[in-house]
Amino acid sequence: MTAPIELYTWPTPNGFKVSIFLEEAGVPYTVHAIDIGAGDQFDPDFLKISPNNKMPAMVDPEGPDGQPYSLFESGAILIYLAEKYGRFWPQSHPARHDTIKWLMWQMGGFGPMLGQANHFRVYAPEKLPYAIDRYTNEARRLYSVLDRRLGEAAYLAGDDYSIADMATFPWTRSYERHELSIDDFPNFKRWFEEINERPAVKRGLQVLADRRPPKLTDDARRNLFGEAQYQRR
Ligand SMILES: N[C@@H](CCC(=O)N[C@@H](CS)C(=O)NCC(=O)O)C(=O)O
Repeated sequence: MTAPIELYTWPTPNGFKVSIFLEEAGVPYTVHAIDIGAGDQFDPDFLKISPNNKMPAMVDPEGPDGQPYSLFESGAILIYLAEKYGRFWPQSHPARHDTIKWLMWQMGGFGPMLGQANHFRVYAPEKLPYAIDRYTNEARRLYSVLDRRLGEAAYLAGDDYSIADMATFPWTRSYERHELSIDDFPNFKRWFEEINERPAVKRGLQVLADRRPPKLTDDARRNLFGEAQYQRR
């Protein structure tokens, strides 16, 4: 019997990318909660598999050489799983390279910029107009890029749903936080509504969903954005 994938996660957009893939591909997996508000990301055992103290991370007990193999960085995890299971990862050009392009766009741009927009709009103790404008404008620009792409193709990589869509979709669930109206982005709206209805996506979004605290406590703030980041290593 195949040993389940060990998924280390928390209910955030980056975590949902991986649970969505595992649900879509029907891969057995075990969930380990990494409560980033409680500081679990600094646990020495977790740092062995995720040296950047961030979730998601995973261990494949049966790696390519038969030995356990661990990974961090959600994009790397998606590529590894897509290769291993041969799913959502087109084989031929141009779809294959388009998948890589749009996955990199999500990892290097869409995710980080939206993350900063969330940070300065929602979490920062001071409301800094320059930072709020900078990242809110960047979020709007990136949604326009996404909308244009989805006006020329059904999915980010072309005709087929791929890991590029799985990486991007969870981040788009909070578009209202960025003062965006979905009706201004009709191609994005079509794609969003379709993916949001996929049964495997719904299941992936349920992973640890009941563990997310409604409010950021002072301890959580310290673990996520404060001195814990620099002193606990
Ligand atoms: N580029 C990373 C980003 C992961 C990331 O930022 N994870 C956040 C939550 S979404 C985290 O673990 N934060 C805890 C911390 O920074 O200590 C990926 O895509 O996996």
